[in-house]
Amino acid sequence: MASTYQNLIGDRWAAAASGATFTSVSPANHEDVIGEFPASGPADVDAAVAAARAAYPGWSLMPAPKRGEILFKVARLLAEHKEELARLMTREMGKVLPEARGDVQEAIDVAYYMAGEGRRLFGQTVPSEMPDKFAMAIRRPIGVAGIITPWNFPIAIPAWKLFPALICGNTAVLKPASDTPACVVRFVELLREGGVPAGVVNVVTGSGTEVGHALVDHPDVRLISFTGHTETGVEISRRAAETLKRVSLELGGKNPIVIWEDADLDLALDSVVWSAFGTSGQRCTAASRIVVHRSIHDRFVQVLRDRVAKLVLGDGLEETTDVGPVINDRAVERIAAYAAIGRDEGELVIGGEPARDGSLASGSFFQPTIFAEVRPDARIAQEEIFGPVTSVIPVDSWEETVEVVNGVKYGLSTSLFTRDINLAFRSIRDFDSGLGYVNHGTIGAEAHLPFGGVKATGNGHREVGQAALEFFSEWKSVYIDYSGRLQRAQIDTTFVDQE
Ligand code: UN1
Repeated sequence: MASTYQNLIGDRWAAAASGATFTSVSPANHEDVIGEFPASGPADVDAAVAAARAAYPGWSLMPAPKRGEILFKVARLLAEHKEELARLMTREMGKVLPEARGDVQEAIDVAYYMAGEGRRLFGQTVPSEMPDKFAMAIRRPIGVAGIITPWNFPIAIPAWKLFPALICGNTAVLKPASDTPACVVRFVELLREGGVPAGVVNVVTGSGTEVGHALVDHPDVRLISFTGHTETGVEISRRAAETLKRVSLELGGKNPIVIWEDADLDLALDSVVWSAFGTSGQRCTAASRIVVHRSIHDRFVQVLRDRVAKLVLGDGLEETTDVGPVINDRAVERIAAYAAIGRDEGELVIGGEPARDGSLASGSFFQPTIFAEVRPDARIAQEEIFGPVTSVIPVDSWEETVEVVNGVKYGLSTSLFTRDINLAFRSIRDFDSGLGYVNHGTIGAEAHLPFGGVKATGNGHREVGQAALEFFSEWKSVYIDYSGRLQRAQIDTTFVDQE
């Protein structure tokens, strides 16, 4: 029998006010039901926001090093439960077990990093232009954060939004993707066990239109952090403008790996397979374009084809599986539609169909797919497919390469394989992206550097690292005048233009 899960509102686990539920099933086997979850609505969001508001004074006034101690405990608990969380994730989301372990590890890394921030949260102290006057800028928490997370990193992404929010002193209401709510509920149970006080983190499951909209519209929510589709991000921005919320958006990508003629081809090949087909291509950072110097194009496509032909599809819990399912049948249909478009736009090298052999028939699988000789302006080379599909684009010159790399609306991750140090630096300067790699694929960003992209990939904010603190705190400039007399800034400054 499927387990029944509930929302977390303050210290209480509760069904949706309406009593409605939805089901989460395994993408590897639709018969495997993970659980029933509240199909919540605005009333549940109201209750969760009220709980987060009530918890805010206590949490924001707790000394940050103490909040950090709680996050250290959470980090240790996540590490102790890593295997359990990873197995649940593979079952619910589909990614192969080693990747699910990596997802949990990313959450552990962010927890340790942000816990340490409890003893820093550096501000600025600067000289004043007046004598006997002290000047500094300090970080203040903002209030209740609405956190809306995707299914592709069911624990890492909630962690990298939540931990910086918490260390800065905010409280939160989390809405997990409806394909992976069990992962988030289990993650939040461990936060509570680690000592995160009641109301500091609340969870409301349900749809984007019911729960997401209610959070974005709520006047008592001051921040929204969202990862997902670009169109949804635009809609969130528009709605959030009504209540002047601060919004951080992490959206789509169309990330290229460029393989120059002097590249280490074996290394490039390993990296392409990993970046294009790891997580079944369902990463914002996935390599969905392989830009290859024409002199090596045919040879590269041949070795890539041979390698991809050997990839084993299956349940991510099986050790023999290289590529797991995609998230659900709607995703299979969307990817299949792109594969059909691709047949007119390029040369299908391998794959191109849903995979339904044997036990795959009970899940949502799509064959790893490669198109070659794709024009840079083809739809499959421009639009985010979010599946195991990549397009090989031949180029003749460096100028053309830069044009192709930058000729998409997104700008998340870019990569170049070369042995030429000058080209390597040029790629870092000239490729429009928030993440730039040299001799490494497009995936695998680390938790202590800013994460995010340019152009339609986001709205200028960055996640994790120090950058996350910028989003989750607000500056307050403080002046303490100990001169005992009226000092007029900009007017009584006698040290300029003395004559
Ligand atoms: C995402 O796909 O939304 O760099 C996040 C990476 C991971 C994070 C990806 N560390 O691929």
